[in-house]
Amino acid sequence: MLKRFKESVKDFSSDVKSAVTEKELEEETLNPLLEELRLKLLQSNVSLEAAESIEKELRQNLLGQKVPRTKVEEKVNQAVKEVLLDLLDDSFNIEEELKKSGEPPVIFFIGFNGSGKTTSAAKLTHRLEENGREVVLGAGDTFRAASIEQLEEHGRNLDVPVISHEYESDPAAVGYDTVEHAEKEDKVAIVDTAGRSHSNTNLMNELEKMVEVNSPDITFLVVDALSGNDVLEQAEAYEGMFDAIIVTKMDVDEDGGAIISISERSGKPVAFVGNGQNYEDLESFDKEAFVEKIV
Ligand SMILES: Nc1nc2c(ncn2[C@@H]2O[C@H](COP(=O)(O)OP(=O)(O)OP(=O)(O)O)[C@@H](O)[C@H]2O)c(=O)[nH]1
Ligand SMILES: [Mg+2]
Repeated sequence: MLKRFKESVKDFSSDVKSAVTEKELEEETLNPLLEELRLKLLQSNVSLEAAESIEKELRQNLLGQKVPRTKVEEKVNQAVKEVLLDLLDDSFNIEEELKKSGEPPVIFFIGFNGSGKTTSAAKLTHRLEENGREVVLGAGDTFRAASIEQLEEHGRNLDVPVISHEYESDPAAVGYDTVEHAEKEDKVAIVDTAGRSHSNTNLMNELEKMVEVNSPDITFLVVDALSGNDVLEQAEAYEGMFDAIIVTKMDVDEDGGAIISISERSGKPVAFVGNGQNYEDLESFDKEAFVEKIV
């Protein structure tokens, strides 16, 4: 009799205690937190699609979990980090990719107008040269005025040869000569290409021809962090044509929304981020550091 009484008191007190100190996360608690998070993500230029996918994942992870009352926000933050780490991919390693490449390795830079292709190609050239690889640059943008001179200037600064033809000439032929040079001299061929969007059918066809003729081992899609939601259009325009992403101008836009959106849409790794106009300003993407910074 007494024993049973004792037990029921014990049960009650632990119930009360858990009601006081622990909280089972239910819709009521979670909804406002998730709502707030979604707003923050959208404000950071994360696409609606990516924000909703993150929210859905979080709801699944958190609903019904028992959490000490004072730790609800901490728990939610932790879950946000986990979801983002899951979504982002920083597994691209340039040295390993070069080892896996054919000889000579051929690297393409593609993307919309002004996204930072030429600058990023020069930055990667600098990085590879620093690491003891020799590079030859190919002026595969024969379309935009002054594009060849721009690459040649990088070539002079970096003390790297630049293979170029006339403006309006076939960029696949430039690529061919660049690869041939690289093969003879045991270099890495880095080929710049003209900026284009998918409405430029001619330029898109031209790029497809370049890919066919030059069969790049690594193709970087270069996107500009400032283009926010437009990165989705870019991922779509080049779907199936790129291996990894470079997100430029992170020094100007630290929201990181573009990185999250394009990772969610493309499922491809972010290889590098550009964070300045100098040759050194190309960082390997580190998702842990990125998530720590934004959450
Ligand atoms: N602040 C900053 N500026 C950058 C970065 N990357 C590129 N830029 C600048 O962005 C502008 C465009 O860069 P480009 O490399 O010419 O871009 P692109 O994609 O080759 O351009 P098109 O050939 O015209 O399509 C230049 O003024 C660069 O200096 C970056 O990481 N940070
Ligand atoms: Mg360019």
